[in-house]
Amino acid sequence: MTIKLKPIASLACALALSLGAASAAQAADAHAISIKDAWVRWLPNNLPAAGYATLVNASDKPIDLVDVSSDDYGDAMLHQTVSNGSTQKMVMVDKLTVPAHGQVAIAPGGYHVMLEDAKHKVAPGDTVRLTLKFSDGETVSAPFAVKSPGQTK
Ligand SMILES: [Cu+2]
Repeated sequence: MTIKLKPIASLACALALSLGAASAAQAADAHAISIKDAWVRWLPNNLPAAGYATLVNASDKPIDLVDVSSDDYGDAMLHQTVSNGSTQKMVMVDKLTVPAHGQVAIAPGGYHVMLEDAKHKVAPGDTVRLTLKFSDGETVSAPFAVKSPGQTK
């Protein structure tokens, strides 16, 4: 396993995480990483939303997702839902490896990008934008379709 997990202190997901500025230079034309099926499960009353997507690596080397940020939310962080006997909890994920010539799903029941503190009104039908930063220096900004709470994909 190349996924490093760190327990988070509170279910409020309030752990401070330095998201850094997405100032990395744009990668060369041939992007190793592409983002598919990107969507956000919206929740009412300013509850945190969850972002989901499939990351595809076209290169012959594994590449790690190392940072997520969004201009639409004050906080964006990669979490994993893990079950602990009878309970579930979320843990912070420092990096998520996309295998060479492979893909990894950030999907309900597994990983999610926790999105908190929307900077403006966001509702189902909207599109928000997330910026994903990878270990090869590539930064990908992708549109995520905002969907209602009943959606599962
Ligand atoms: Cu979370």
